Amino acid sequence: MGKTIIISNRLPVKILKSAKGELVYKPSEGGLATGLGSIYRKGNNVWLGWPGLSFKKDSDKTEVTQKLKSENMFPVFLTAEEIKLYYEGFSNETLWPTFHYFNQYAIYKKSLWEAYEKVNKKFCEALMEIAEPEDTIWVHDYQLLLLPGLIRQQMPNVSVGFFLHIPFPSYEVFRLLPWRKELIDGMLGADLVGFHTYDDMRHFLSAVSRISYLSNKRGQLTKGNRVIQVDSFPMGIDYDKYANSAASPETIKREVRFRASLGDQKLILSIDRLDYSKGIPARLGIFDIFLQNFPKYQKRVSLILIVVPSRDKVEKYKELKREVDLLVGRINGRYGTMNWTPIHYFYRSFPLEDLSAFYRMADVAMVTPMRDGMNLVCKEFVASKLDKKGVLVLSEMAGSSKELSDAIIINPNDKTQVVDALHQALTMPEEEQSLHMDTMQATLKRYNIHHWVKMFLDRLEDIKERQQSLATKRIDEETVQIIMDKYTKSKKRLFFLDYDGTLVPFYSRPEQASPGKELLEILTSLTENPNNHVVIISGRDRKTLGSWLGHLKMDMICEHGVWLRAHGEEWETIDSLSNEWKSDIKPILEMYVNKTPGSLVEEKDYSLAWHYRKVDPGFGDLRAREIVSHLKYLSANMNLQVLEGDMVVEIKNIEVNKGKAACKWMERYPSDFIMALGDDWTDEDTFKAIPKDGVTIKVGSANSEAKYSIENHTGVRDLLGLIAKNK
Ligand code: GDG
Repeated sequence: MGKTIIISNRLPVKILKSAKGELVYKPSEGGLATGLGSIYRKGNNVWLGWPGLSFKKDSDKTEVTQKLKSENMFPVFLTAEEIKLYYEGFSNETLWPTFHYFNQYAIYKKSLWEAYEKVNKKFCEALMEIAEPEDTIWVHDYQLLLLPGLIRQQMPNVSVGFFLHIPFPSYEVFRLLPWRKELIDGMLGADLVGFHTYDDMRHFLSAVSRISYLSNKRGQLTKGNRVIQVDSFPMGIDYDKYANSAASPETIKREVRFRASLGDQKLILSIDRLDYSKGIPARLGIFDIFLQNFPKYQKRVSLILIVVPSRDKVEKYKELKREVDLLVGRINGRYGTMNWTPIHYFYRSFPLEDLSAFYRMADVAMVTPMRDGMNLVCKEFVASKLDKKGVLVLSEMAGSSKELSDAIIINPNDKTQVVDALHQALTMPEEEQSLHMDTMQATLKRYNIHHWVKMFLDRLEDIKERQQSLATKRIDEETVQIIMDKYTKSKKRLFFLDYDGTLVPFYSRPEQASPGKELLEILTSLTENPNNHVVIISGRDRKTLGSWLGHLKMDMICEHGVWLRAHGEEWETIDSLSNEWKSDIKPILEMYVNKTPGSLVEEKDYSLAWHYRKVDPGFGDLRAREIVSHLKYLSANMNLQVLEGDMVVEIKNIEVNKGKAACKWMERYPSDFIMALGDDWTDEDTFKAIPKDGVTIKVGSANSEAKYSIENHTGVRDLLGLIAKNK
């Protein structure tokens, strides 16, 4: 069992230099640090990241490294220049605005990108000093999108998880980035890619399909010979920590003190890092309109506005700070009186006890970001409400709105709606408040930070096990030897070879997949051996396959078993097959072709196929699902079967399948060596039909009944070429 390595831009520690020049270490209290605390502090597990200061002196670096080592941390030292270009630059001025749909703020500069690449490599180098093949590596967030890919190059089999804490934008926004392909490839270095919400996950999958042309099945992608899982893991908070802190005597003492100076008025709470994604100016605008529309609340309600300094060297943040200062001044100047301040504004951070006191005191929390990956403040507010009194007004643009549906959910751009929501919150009966709090607290207690960590790591372990079980099936030199031994000892051999995806790659038009010179040579030498009986078993029509391969000494099973021909004989078909259904189904498929540019209908003797390889990716999948449910409904009483292949939906007579056809052939040609190769799920029927001592090989990486797997059609050709060389 290896160790677990957590990697994030920042280590969960703050290092400060005292006036005397000594280094002072303060542990970070962030949610992530708490959640992962139980992981990285155990055994020889470790957290790797930037310690938060740039050190020039080697003696300082040695001291920091040694001190952090005793806390299971490992530093990556970054220079002031690297911080400026990689962190403040590419991470916060290119990725952050793009991922939060503020793409008009994003800057695209090659020098920033190069620094980002360089620092990601630096993280990878630091990791290589401590990582071992059996370790589990968990990379966090947008500053390190390239890291999973870099790790994969160095350690092809190590277990890597990646979690993005901010939103993943729609493809239409993501595509604006000049480095979109590199970023996607970097993330796909992970075995498990996690997001806060389902929406982030589907945006990512859509970007992957459009940029890297990889389609997914229930969030599972296959890249080369590696299976990658994409899923959502909504991050929770350390519920007990906030509930206990709210109950602590120190918090209550502070609440009493704050209350004494604020008097008996209603309180609205707003807490965020300084960031344009958090919608602070819009929130102030709402408060202004509220005081105007509901004048009776003047002198009876105050807004406590806590803005935690953040990224204050980035220009957009400096501008935002000026805007917030101005708006607060304007509102306080306009409505304030000698003994009432509408907004109590703090531009600093507070210790946990103060924060808990604010959460306890607030009648309403306004969490109205324009866009937020998750947002933990709203969850902490709910956990701190021990008496279940209080109302949460929550933006639908925050990931947390998906879980906290008992909050008053608003669109932060709809001012009228938010003003009304604020009024509704301030007038909500206590009984109703308790009801909503109760539901939200139950959710947050259950899906807490420990649950999140466990879900992610368990899932990563699952996917690794799955990859390993697929890898053990993967044909290697040893298995090739076993197959060759069986082959050379046998006298009568039967081969079932699927065509598309097995002997040739996929093409956008089915008629482009004719066999080239190389394939014809391999098949010729395989079929010329009098002990070999080779059968092409395919979903294709007999005319095409006949014209491409008919001159070879091989049998053919076409259209999934509708048409069969032994070499030198006439085509035969299954008696009593009806074709009448085609006149009902074909117009429907044609209608879908009209509605779906790039798609086409292929008519075979006893089946119809709707191909969508050339259709815009997401759109094609959507239409395929529509067609499948439409056809399943129609074909229920028609003795038909609807098959979903690789970029094709096929409808055919239910009595026909490759397995039945293969059985017929095995009866006709008893053999002491049977081998079957195929790539899609119609080939599973063949695999099931082959006796246990046969050799069944799945092309690709999905789960299969087959005994072995092989990477792609090139691997198949190599293997058949090798076999054909033996007598
Ligand atoms: C990113 C994503 C996602 C705030 N003021 C004080 C203080 N805080 C603490 C809060 C909370 C944390 O900071 C803020 O977390 P958020 O989730 O609200 O926002 P981001 O910092 O933008 O975090 C976000 C998160 O990552 C996790 O994945 O939810 O969407 O943007 O814990 O309590 N803590 C103290 N004093 C303060 O004054 N002690």
